[in-house]
Amino acid sequence: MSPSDKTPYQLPARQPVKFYQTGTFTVGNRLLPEDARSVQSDVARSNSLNSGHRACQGCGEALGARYAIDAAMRATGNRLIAVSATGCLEVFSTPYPETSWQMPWIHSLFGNAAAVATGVAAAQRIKGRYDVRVVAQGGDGATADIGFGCLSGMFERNDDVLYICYDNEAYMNTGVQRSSATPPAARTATTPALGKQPGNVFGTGKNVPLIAMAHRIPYVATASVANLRDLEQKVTYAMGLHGARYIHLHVPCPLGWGSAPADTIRIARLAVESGLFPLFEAHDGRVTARTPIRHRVPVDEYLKLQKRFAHLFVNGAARERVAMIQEIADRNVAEFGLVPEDTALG
Ligand SMILES: Cc1ncc(C[n+]2csc(CCOP(=O)(O)OP(=O)(O)O)c2C)c(N)n1
Ligand code: SF4
Repeated sequence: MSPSDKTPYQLPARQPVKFYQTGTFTVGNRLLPEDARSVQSDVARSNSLNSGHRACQGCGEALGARYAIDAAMRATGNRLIAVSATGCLEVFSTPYPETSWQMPWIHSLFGNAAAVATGVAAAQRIKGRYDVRVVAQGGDGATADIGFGCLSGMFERNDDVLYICYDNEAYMNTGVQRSSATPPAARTATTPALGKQPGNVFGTGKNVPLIAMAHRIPYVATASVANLRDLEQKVTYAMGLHGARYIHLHVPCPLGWGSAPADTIRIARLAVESGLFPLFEAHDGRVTARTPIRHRVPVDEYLKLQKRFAHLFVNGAARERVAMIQEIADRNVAEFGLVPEDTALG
């Protein structure tokens, strides 16, 4: 057989690169150019919130804080000071005399993280250290309730601080009491699943991202641990700006929500895909970008994975209350334009 008779070597059919979403995005990251890889895939990441802390298994707040602060550290060349309000994040990371924080970190009171951060930023300015940046962080209770006045002041003065709210929708550290970010119908220690209107009442609560936007601060964004890459990018972007910035991060809490630790990301994703937690960005008070919902799901799929909503599904007794929650999701979808018009709920 002459060489020309041989079947020429065939290249295998080309396959698109597959990205395996592992939560850390590390597998897919190795296939990306270096500058496009996630902060967590970088061996030189700061590990600012290091292992060994005492968060519950599957804690969305611990995961979110790790990604957010490492991204902020990278964006600032590790010249970052973090202020933490009292709450789960502070308690599980700093049981005296230990700490998981590998960075300059200060614990404020429950209600004044924004004011303390303002002071830290002012001190750096007086010292001429314009390169040192400041992040403040707190739970939804610290942010929407007790620290709300300090936060509004920080926004109004346009202080040079990024404030991150870890929204687990209740006061978890002290035993799951209702906050003004607790969703309607949710059972907490102070909103029991009893009586004609079990769980948290409808028609209450605050939307802090929208309130932050009303202050016309340079940047407001919502984020979710369901999309950690998006979170990193929003934090990185925020650290490139000056003035008051606010990121509201949705972080499922297995203990308070009565969910399986392994379901944290799934639940966070369902909150986004049902429309209950819209992902968007806003500049100077105007929404400038939103993340479209890829596969829209009914709110039941989100609610059913959490014991705090279990009373809604006993003998189908509370169908009308589930329908009211669906209405909230539908309104978000319409108001933020989350679903292309022709996509039906399915
Ligand atoms: C002035 C004051 N009141 C009450 C407390 C008790 N306390 C500490 S943490 C906390 C709840 C924190 O809830 P949240 O801010 O939502 O954070 P999470 O623990 O849920 O992350 C409360 C009520 C306190 N430390 N200081
Ligand atoms: S109670 Fe919730 S927020 Fe607190 S450490 Fe446990 S899972 Fe995290």
